[in-house]
Amino acid sequence: MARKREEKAATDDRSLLLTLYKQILTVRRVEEAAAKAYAQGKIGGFLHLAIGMEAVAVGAISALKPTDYVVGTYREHAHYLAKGGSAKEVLAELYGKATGASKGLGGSMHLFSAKNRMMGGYGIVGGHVPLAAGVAFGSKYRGTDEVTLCFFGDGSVPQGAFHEGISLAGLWKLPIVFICENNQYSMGTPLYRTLAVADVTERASGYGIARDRFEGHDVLKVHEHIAEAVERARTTLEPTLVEVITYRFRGHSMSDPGNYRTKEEIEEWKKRDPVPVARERLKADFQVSEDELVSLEAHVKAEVQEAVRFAEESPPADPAHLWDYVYADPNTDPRKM
Ligand SMILES: Cc1ncc(C[n+]2csc(CCOP(=O)(O)OP(=O)(O)O)c2C)c(N)n1
Ligand SMILES: [Mg+2]
Repeated sequence: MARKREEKAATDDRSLLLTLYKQILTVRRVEEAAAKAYAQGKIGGFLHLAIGMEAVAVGAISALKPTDYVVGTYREHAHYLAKGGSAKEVLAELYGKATGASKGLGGSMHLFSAKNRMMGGYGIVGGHVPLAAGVAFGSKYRGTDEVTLCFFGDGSVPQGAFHEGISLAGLWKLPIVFICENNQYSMGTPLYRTLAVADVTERASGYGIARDRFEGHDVLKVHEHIAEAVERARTTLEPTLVEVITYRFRGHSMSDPGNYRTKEEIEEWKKRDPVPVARERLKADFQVSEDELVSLEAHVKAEVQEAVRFAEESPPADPAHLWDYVYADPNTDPRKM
């Protein structure tokens, strides 16, 4: 009996890791395609890539139900995709096309899907933390079992809004998990110049909430840690402050060559690149064959190429809609949009 349970768990983990590998690879290929299109002048505005950090968003969001919510920052392509969004919607949005996630009106920093409960990317550092607490408050108020995941960078931690949001979540016992994607830099500023206490999760005790801290390059490990925090939020309404240590391989945005970091530092982190880490685990721990991986990878490549074609051929955003969606219509339930 125990052996059967173990075998089932191993099969479940194998198929979960295959799914997650496909997702992190899709995110990687979408962002590489975005970088290329940006360099060709086909994408304007800001573009912040999370290449190197994919396992955090993908692993965490895989622990959610479709009815749960996600709130992210401006570095949110991975979150949007992991929450059920398509490569076509992301790339079309980056290209400013009417078929994009936010009808081409938002761009890279504002991917939004009411249907998938991806409540957006936000450009004001830390400003979205109270908004996420508000989403979780709504879930509790309506008596649902929904959980909110709020993602933010290490640069949010010294911001006032971060403390206000987390304080209310602790006080009101809101079903929320706060996830600090600690990539060790806020733009060009290293963490030691912004935080007197480097362990972000020490703040949790000041607000009476649970805490967890770990390295985030193994997507399955991220899934397991966040699943525990999500379960706690769902069943006991206790929020958790999670810090996931990660690293972005590129600069802060497309205009940042990232010269404040040494080549050696970047190379060291590349040894923990989440894409090959997942690939190796699939082979070593779950006996997935090279053929199966190659065919999955070809499938992802073709899907992203098709998404690029879709973005290039879609019509541009219609200026007639410029002022739409700025204010909420009080007569419209956003959950039915
Ligand atoms: C309130 C506010 N101050 C400053 C900025 C300018 N800014 C944009 S991104 C950024 C760095 C944030 O770093 P972090 O939170 O660690 O996220 P990361 O970019 O590393 O993902 C800053 C200072 C801003 N957008 N909002
Ligand atoms: Mg950072």
